[in-house]
Amino acid sequence: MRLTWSDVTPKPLWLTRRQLMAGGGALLATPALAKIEAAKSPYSTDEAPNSFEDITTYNNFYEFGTGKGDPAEYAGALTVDPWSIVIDGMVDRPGTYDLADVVKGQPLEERIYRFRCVEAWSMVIPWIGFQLSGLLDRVGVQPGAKFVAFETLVRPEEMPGVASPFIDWPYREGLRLDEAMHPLTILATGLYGEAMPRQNGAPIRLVVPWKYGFKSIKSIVRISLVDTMPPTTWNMLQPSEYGFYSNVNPKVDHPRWSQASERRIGAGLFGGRQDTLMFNGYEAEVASLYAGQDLAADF
Ligand SMILES: Nc1nc2c(c(=O)[nH]1)N[C@H]1C(S)=C(S)[C@@H](COP(=O)(O)O)O[C@H]1N2
Ligand SMILES: [Mo]
Repeated sequence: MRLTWSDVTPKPLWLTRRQLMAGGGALLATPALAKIEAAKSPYSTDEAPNSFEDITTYNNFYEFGTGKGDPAEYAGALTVDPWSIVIDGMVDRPGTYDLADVVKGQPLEERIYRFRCVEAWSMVIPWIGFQLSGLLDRVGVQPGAKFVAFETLVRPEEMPGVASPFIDWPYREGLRLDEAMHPLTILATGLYGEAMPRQNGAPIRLVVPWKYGFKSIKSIVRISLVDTMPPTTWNMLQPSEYGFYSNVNPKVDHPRWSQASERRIGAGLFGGRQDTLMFNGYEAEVASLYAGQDLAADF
C-alpha cells in the first residue's frame, strides 16, 4: 500500500496547507525566504554558523566514498525525487510514505535549528527540519516499542561507495525511544534556507546534536519501531571503539585518540581547537535521559 503524508497528517491542518499552497503564489515563489522567516528553534546556538562551502565540501557519506571530498564530488548523481520512506514495526499506521508532501507541503512544523555538530572536528550548521517526535506521534508508536532503527538508501547505480565490502550496507543507526522523542532530535530537510544538499543527506536525514556525527544518518528510507536495541553501522564495524549511545563525552576517550577537544572547521589554522563540551553543550537539555547510566560503559 502506498500512502501519502496526508495519511498521517491531521486533516484540517493538511487542508489548510493545501489551500495555502493553491492560493499562495507569493509564498511558493519564495520558499526559502518563507522558511527563513519561519520560527527559529529556541534550541539554536548563537555561535556563528560555518559557511555553506565548509558544510557542503567536508563530509562523511561513505555511500559515495571514504574521502571527505567524495560526497561533494559524487553525490550529485543521487535521485532524490520521488522519495518514499517505509515506516514499520511497532506502529499503528505502518506504510510506505511519500516524502513529497512533507517537503513541499510542510505538514510538520519546520524550523531553523542552528546546531553544533561534533566529531574530531566540529561545525555549526543551520539546519531546517522538524521534530522526529512529531512524525512518530502521527504514525502512532505502540506501547511495546523501545528503540527506533533507521536505514539509508542503497542504490549502487548512483552510489559508487556501496561497492566496497568494508561496510555491511545499508548504513544503519538507532536511538532509544526517549532519545528519539526528545525535542532536540530532528529530521532535517534542508540547511541555510535551501533543500538539503545531496552530500549532506538529501532529501531527509537525522540530526541528533548531542551525539557524534555518525549517529546522524543520511538519506533515510526506512524507520522501524522495535523492542530490542538495533544494530548500528559503526558499532558493527568496531564495537570496542563505537558504542550504541555515541554521546559526545570529552571524558571518555576513543581507544585511539583523546576526545577532549575538537577542531572547529573554518576557524583558521591557529585558532581552531576548542574544548569539547559534555553532550556537545546540550547537557542541560539531555543529561536527565542518562541518569543512572554509567557513560563509560554505555559509550
Ligand atoms: N548514510 C550515511 N549516513 C551518515 C554517514 C554515512 O557514511 N552514511 N556518515 C556519518 C558520519 S561518520 C558523519 S560525521 C556525519 C557527517 O554529516 P555531514 O557530512 O553532513 O557533516 O554523517 C553521518 N551519517
Ligand atoms: Mo563521523
